[in-house]
Amino acid sequence: MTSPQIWKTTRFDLDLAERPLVMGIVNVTPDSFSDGGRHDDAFRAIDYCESLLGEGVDILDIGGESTRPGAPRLAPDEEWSRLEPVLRAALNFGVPVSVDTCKTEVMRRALDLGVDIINDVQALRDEGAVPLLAEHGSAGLCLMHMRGEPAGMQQLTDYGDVVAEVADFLRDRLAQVVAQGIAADRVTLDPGYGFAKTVEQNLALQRRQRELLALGRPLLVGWSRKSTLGAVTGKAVDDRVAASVGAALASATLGARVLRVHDVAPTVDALKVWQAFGAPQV
Ligand code: HH2
Repeated sequence: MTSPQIWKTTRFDLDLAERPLVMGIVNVTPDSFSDGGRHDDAFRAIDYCESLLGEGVDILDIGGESTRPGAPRLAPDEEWSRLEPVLRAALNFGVPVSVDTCKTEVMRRALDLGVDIINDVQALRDEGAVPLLAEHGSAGLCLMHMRGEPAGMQQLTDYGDVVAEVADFLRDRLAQVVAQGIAADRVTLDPGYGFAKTVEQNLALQRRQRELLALGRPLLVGWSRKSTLGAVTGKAVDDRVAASVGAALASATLGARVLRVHDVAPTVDALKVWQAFGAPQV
């Protein structure tokens, strides 16, 4: 089943038909699992956003709190103090700006600034998040599957059929947010690679991605540098660029329409070749 190809966001109606979009990761954090500490002050993060523009990024995804297994939770004020100057600058760069946060208070402030997309690894489960997004009326949204909190999530991998359970979760979440007033064309769905899942479960989700496409909304995927790619290749986190590009392209071939990546330039090149080959889809 082909999923709809327009993703409505605050300032942009994103066309996912021609090719998958590249969402570049900007972690303004000291402790993210792969780029922690590389651009954890506002000046470096803003420079980094500009360099991603030069590499052809389609969407900037800016985060102020790590979600790696075991990461500590920040107070909303602390998360916001990391994000605010970077978001303010990024909103002038002419591309959609996404904020990667689970907290209603941070979402509220980001929406007040005018961000285009809320990317929530907890699928708007914080109190007040769904009404906030419904009331805002136009921001795009990514609903991701995970279980529990980053601190203990890798103990929560007991599934019957992981693909069926993730699909059920995303289907229910989509229905709930739509019932509370969020238009479905604002929503993308994400299986949450690496979040409360074993290597085998992540791979099963990718192999059976078609079952997630049947939910009827575009899929956003975040394979970049994740430990499953380390398990497959035997490579350390800083040496997973080729694995990440391979994963992104394979996922695109299986129908993913937004690719969340650290390594923008090689992903953009790889997608150009993929498109030149006729955007093969299976
Ligand atoms: N993965 C991470 C963070 N946010 N959002 C979505 N929608 N999908 C993902 O797979 C996803 C995400 C984890 O990666 P990263 O941001 O690089 O690390 P950290 O959470 O340690 O900052």
